[in-house]
Formats: sequence, structure tokens, C-alpha cells
Amino acid sequence: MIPKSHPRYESLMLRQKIAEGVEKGIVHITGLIAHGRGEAFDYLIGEKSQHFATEAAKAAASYIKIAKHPVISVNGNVAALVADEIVKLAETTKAKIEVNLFHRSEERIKKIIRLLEEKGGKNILGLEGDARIPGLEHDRAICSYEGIYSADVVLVPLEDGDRCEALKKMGKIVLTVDLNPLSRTARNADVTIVDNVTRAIPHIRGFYTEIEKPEEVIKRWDNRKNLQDALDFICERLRKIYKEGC
Ligand code: PTJ
Repeated sequence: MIPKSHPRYESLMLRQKIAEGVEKGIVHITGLIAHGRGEAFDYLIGEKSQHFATEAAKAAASYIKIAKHPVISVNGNVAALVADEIVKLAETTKAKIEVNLFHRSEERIKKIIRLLEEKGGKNILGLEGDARIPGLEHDRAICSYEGIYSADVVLVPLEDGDRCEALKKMGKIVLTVDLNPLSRTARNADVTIVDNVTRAIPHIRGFYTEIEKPEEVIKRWDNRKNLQDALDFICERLRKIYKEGC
């Protein structure tokens, strides 16, 4: 057991959830590497939701609010870390949930659907795999016709760069959560929340209920500028850590 007083308690708990996710067959083995990369970037942003992250969560909530057919895509890491928050977000926004895996396996999809159902999720898509994202090869293209294929707005946390580009080419609004502001997904999405998915998903839900004029938020939204703000913050923080050792 990790004591709550441990300075890195939150981060260690997330690490434990990912490790347990691998043991239970929910997280793909490469999800460990993805998580480690995320941890490093989380350290660089101070393991807190900074101003650029909350602004992006507000923009994401606004896009979901004006969407006709919003879909939340869930992979192994997201399920292991925030299954309960994903279900709450879907309930609040009336978005559909689709389990869509980079390393697709029916067995893992079934396990993730079961986990989401245990948290209260209903009508979770993913197993049918009855449509394909054009421009992608092999199983990575498979999606649900009723879900991602027909969506106008897709929230795809921790997404692969090729798939983000392919979704954009389909004309979709792509919202992502990625701790790395330099990743291809981060740079190609319409909204990139540079934050830990564990903090970003509850923020989107909070803003969804608060925002009254989503069109105005969207009109002002500039993803490139927001990513630049994230990078400026990281550079500044690194200089500070080096000088002051904090
Ligand atoms: O379950 P599957 O088969 O769909 O596979 C999921 C993973 C995550 C393994 C797969 O999509 C993958 O390999 O992703 P990448 O290409 O490693 O990208 C993951 C991105 O998410 C990286 O830029 C990480 O920095 C970032 N990331 C990792 N953990 C978090 C995160 N961003 C936000 N919150 C996190 N907890």
C-alpha cells in the first residue's frame, strides 16, 4: 500500500492502476510505455491542470455541446484510469461510448465493455466492428458504424497520430487529451487538452454543465496558440526547476 502522505501518491496510484490493467488484460503491454511517456510530460506541467488545459477542456465541452452525434472513444489505458469518469461524461453529454483499440482484440474489447458496464455504462459500442476508417490499414481501421464512423465530434484521448489524421480527413471534429503537446495527434486535433486524462475528463463534464454560449467559446478557440502556451509553460518551468531546484 502506498501511504497517502507520499509526495507522489497520485502518480503512483495511476501507475498501479495501469499495471493492474495489464494483469487483468485491459491495458495492452505497450500501454505501459505510453503511460511512462505520459508521466514524464505530467511532471513537466507540474502534475496539475494548468490554464491551457482548463481552456482546452472548455473548448472540448463546447464542441460536445453543439454536436449532433458525439462519441467518446475508449482504449485500454483510458479504461484502466478513468472508466467511471467516462461513464459519467457520457451520461451528462448523451455521447455514445465506443471501445476502439489500437491493438484490437475481441477479448480485450469485451473486458473493457464489462468494466464500463460495471461503472454504469450502457449500450457500449465496439464489438460489432462493422465499419472502417478510410486510409488506415489492418485492424486499426475498424470502428463501429453507429459510433465513430457516424460521429460528427469524437473525443479520442491518447490517440495515435495516423488515426487522428484519418479521422480529420473524414471531416470529423477531433478532441483529444494528450500530455505531449508535440505529438502528431496533439498538433492535428481541433482541441488538444494537454493534461492527464484523469483530470481532463472531469473538467470537460464540469464545463459542459456550466457553459451557456458554446459557439462563442469555439469562435475564440485557437488550438495552435494553446499548444504554444503549453510549450512556453514547460520551458519556463524547466528553467525555474534548474535555477531553484523546486
Ligand atoms: O489500448 P490500445 O490498444 O488502444 O492502445 C493504447 C495505447 C495508449 C497503448 C496506444 O494508443 C499508444 O501506443 O499510444 P501512443 O502512441 O504511445 O500515444 C499515447 C500518448 O498519450 C502519448 O503522447 C503520451 O504522452 C500520452 N499519454 C500517456 N498517458 C497519458 C497521456 N496523456 C494524457 N493522460 C495520460 N494518462
